[in-house]
Amino acid sequence: MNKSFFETSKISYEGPKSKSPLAFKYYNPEEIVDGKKMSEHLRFSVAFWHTFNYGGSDPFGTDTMMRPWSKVSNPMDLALAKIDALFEFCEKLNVEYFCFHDRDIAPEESTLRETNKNLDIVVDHIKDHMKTSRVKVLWVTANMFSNPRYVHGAATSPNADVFAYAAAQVKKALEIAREVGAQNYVFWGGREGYDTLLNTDMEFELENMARFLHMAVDYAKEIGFDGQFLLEPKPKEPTKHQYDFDAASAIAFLQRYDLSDHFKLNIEANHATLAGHTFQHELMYARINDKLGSIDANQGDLLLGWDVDRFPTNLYEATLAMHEVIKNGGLHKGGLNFDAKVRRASFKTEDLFVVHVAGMDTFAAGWKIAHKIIKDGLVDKIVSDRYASYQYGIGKEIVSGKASFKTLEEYIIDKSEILNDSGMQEYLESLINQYLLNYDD
Ligand code: XLS
Ligand code: NI
Ligand code: NI
Repeated sequence: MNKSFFETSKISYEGPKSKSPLAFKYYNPEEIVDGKKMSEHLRFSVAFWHTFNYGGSDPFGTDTMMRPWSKVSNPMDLALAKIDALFEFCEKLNVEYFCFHDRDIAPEESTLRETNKNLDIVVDHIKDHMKTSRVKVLWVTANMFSNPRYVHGAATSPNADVFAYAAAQVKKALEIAREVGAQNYVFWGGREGYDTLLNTDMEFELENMARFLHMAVDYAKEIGFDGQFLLEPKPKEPTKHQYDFDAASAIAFLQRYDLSDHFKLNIEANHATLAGHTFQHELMYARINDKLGSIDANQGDLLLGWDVDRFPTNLYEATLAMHEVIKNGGLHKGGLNFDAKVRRASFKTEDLFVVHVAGMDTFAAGWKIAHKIIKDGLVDKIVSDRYASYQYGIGKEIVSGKASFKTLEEYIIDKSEILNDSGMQEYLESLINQYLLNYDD
């Protein structure tokens, strides 16, 4: 446990003048704003799978990553070594949370019973580390998409044995979530969708997905797991069409199947753009429906149509995202999980630190800019002024429910002129630029 994997020393805050790739310029975890530390506002998390399992392969080439644990060949020794590395990494990076799939942390065997034994050993190891570390688990999830048994989906598979396997897998994952004190449990429906409707009973599959989630809610209650349940929308990949397409369809599904009280959403930036939305749109849609639970922080690439999971460095997007988070009153049990991977060519171990620092600085700066935008109130005022006509007269009657088609017709029928006002889009865009450039004023 005491062996060190990383030569990089602990990352500290050096301020905006620093040019070091291994220092925070904007993220000062201890800084207090509105009575809370920045670390509490942002609740950063490391994604185990991308940082400890991704080897750098792509469809055209094999692994490129140089990792200090690569030399460990026994699968269980490797699993335990990676947990040691994870705790060292998070502590050095000043990140308090991490997320994992069940299959990320322990090797799978030929039966679930055997696999669960491996998991128990690794989970005990995680718990040992947690006794002396402040690093905690943001969320746990089950990988129900990699193994070939999930070729047709998990809860939406046409094969009842697969449904049963997935149920038993989530049962175990929920037990683990409780054991490690996870604050959330995530469902990302990797293969819960279809490749062709010609072979698909969509109605039945959706009902089964709902049955599955109800069982999960019931079991969590039974074992006293009090974490927040999250659905993670994504429109496609690996399936052509995933059922939790975006925030709107996930919310409609939750309402239709009486699951709304038990779930919030985990919004991922790159999934939003794949669905043809902005990150801001998905966050706002979730927020106004009281469903913004957590964030998978990454970014896509305008020129690539896949979930490329880049580390987020786009300050503009991060600012608009943090605007939603602050309006949401923060992320509560959720956090900012870097569901992001280093590029294949950023293969050095040190790059793992560099990319997280870049992402954390981006969100810390974005949070501060958004905080200033909200505190100044100018943008909010422009927006509320735009709807001012609903505060008096006929507008007030509409909003208060007094108006009907008849009274509205009476009011408008002889009016020859209607006056509209400018949308002020370009001014607002330039105003955001001003905030981005002068965030410290
Ligand atoms: C894949 C998803 C996945 C979930 C966890 O695109 O983002 O990584 O976050 O299963
Ligand atoms: Ni994700
Ligand atoms: Ni993703």
